[in-house]
Amino acid sequence: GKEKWPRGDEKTWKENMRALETDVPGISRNIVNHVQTSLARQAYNLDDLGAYQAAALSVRDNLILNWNDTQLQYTRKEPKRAYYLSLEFLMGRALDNALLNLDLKKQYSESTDKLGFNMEDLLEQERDAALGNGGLGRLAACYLDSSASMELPVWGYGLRYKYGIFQQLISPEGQQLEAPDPWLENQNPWELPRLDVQYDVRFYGSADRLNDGTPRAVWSGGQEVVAQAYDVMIPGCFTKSTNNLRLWESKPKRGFDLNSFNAGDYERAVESSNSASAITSVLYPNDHTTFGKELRLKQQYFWTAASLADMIRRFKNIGKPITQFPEYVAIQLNDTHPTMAIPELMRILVDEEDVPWDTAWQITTNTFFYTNHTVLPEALEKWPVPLMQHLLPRHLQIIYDINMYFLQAVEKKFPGDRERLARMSLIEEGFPQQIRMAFLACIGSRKVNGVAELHSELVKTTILKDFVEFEGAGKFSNVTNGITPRRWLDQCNPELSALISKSLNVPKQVWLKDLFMLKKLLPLAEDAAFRKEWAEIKQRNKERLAHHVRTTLGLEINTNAMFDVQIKRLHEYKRQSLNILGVIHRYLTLKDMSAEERKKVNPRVVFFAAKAAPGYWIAKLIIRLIVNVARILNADPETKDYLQLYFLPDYSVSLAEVLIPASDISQHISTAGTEASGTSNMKFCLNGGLLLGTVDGANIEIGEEVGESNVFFFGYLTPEVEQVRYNNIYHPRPVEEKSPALARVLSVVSQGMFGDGGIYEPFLNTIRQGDYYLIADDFDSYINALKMVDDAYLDKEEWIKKSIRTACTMGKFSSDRAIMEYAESYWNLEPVKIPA
Ligand code: NTF
Repeated sequence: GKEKWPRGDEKTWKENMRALETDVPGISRNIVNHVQTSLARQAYNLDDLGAYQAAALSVRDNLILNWNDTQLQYTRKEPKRAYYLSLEFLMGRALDNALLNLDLKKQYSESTDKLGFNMEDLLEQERDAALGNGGLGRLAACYLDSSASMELPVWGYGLRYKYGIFQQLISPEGQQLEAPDPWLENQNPWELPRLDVQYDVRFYGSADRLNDGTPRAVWSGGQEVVAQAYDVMIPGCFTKSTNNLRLWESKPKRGFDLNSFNAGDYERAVESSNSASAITSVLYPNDHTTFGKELRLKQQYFWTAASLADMIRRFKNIGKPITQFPEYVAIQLNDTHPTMAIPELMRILVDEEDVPWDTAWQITTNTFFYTNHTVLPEALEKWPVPLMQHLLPRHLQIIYDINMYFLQAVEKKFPGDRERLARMSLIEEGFPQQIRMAFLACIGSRKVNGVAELHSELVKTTILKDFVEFEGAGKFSNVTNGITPRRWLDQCNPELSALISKSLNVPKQVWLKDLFMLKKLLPLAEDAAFRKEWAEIKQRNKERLAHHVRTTLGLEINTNAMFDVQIKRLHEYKRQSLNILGVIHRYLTLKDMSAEERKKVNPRVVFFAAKAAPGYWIAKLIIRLIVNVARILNADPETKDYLQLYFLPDYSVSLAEVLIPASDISQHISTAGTEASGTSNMKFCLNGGLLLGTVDGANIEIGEEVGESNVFFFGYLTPEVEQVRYNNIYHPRPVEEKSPALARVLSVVSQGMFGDGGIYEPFLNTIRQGDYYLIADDFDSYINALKMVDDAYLDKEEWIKKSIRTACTMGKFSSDRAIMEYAESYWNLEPVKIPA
């Protein structure tokens, strides 16, 4: 039947409800309105920043209207929903993305033109939302884009850090310096504070079991802080579907602690308010390492507690019994960071909802799904038992109980196997004892997945081997990562996007949501006119990058050279070291040549961009080496026309958007078995950049899709790595013997060709001794692969064919495919159509 209008005069409401502004006059009216009211400015005192803000607020109006319709539909239809819990969302800029997804870029550009502003300049005013470290955070952002675009009822939950990933500065000596990233300084038009959405979150205090025949306990005392919601709208591509990313900010509960205040201790009162705000003040800048810091555990619990409270409130609104929770809610754990959600849900069910333990455990293990993103031991989270006891005493009891029941079941299946029990216990023995979060995430989840085929196999055969034996292999599977073709092709490479639409003869809305369609362009690799257009676009993207570097850093880049790019967090396992040593080898080779010989060499420009964790000393030393090698190379009149090297500071999503479309070749050269997936490899290939890499992570699947003749692989394979490492320790051979070429490179570094050689010794020693990442073992194979790249590049037409074939076979790597796999095989989620 017809729903009753909830309040007031229906006609007055309906006559005044706004519709989307989609024509140029309407858009201009809306922008000017924001200039006058929201910003309190006028035409004669408006600068680019103001105009950007007004344009952004006007786009946000449209997003909010779609968001309202989407959320209303979810409320009415009561579909099962999925929640993506991620401590990191590396969103980048929002304006261009929103304009493209709303299909309003043309109209907005026309409107800002009329108002006297150039849209491209306005886009540059926006600060990146950099609430993440690297691939894990960017993956979360791509998945939000795909969820909305595939019309899936998925929300993200994260933290609203006051400071995102640090800003990287490079000192004249080549040292990385860190500065804070005050990204909220200029106001953030993309977020909406929800003052009506707040939850109390408790820390410390004491937990007392009731011992009344139930498993219940009462947790009281300690510190209470408030979680305040901020919503960020996530527009789908060419659909009304607009999802939500809810970010929590921590606030003191009453401005300051009244108890201390009344006791006359003003300082303590204010101190406690500071400590509440501190929880969401900064993103931890460590990638692939854990530190066991109390504040980090506080962040994790604060965020999972607020998110769960919010989900449960929403679930209760539909009035179903709590046992049906998993039929309405799926929660994806992005790595182990949100694992505290598992004991927290148990606490809510057992202590607050009075659900029997076994039922509560059933509900819990049917709700959660866990994605593992690394098998590197230093990245596996463990929390000291004493810290957990102090900060979250009730959760420690629950973890102990989970562990007790779990180990009983293991004992039943493998009677008398004491070693197995010790290996599988959630509690690792030692001083102190530690809680193994990956094990807790695993046993508390319905399914566990890795992020590429090889990685998912490694998860099953290494870190979770015992769990596969205990629970059966069915629980463990793979979802190969993906990237959104909206940002990583249409937005960052508009010319290529237009060429694709023209050649497919379909609007981009079609192929951007069905990336396998690119395959239809494969025959055009044989079409000389198409190749010419393709190559010209690549060339203009190289000039765009050169222009960017000229205007931001004042450096002049040779755009006739091959552009060779490695951009990712700096880590020994990713082996930027191999790359820089390879560059030095190339330099020495050029120096050995006569001027005549050099003229035959294909010029190359090598780009690096990478942030190192502030406490990762060797990583910082590698940056220093790159910067100092660049200084010598770029100033050498004999070689600079053939080899240039740039370290671009402060790598970000926005910088990636300029670098990726300009690349001829990109490097993904981790030691085999160490890079779980990699996702920038997909971005480069989608933009027609070829791949030079090891047989690792998603490189392998890219090779399968594009064909081995279009990629350059080298190096030891995963099954061989362990043995090589063993030999490096127990039967060491000198670098001179493994690779004379490398030995020469190490010696020129050590002798000071790039400044004081002594400072690099600690880095060089990691190769001379132990060589955990197989730099020396892979060096000759790497140099050989570089040579193959050089040779291939000489045949320009063939190279362009490879570039076309690569881009056109990347359909599998759309994050739409990945998110649909999660929706169908994990969450059991259906799309929800939002009526016009
Ligand atoms: C990263 N993991 C992996 O190192 C990348 O290979 C992968 O592409 C991304 O996750 C996304 O899946 C991590 O950042 C972490 F934290 F898990 F180590």
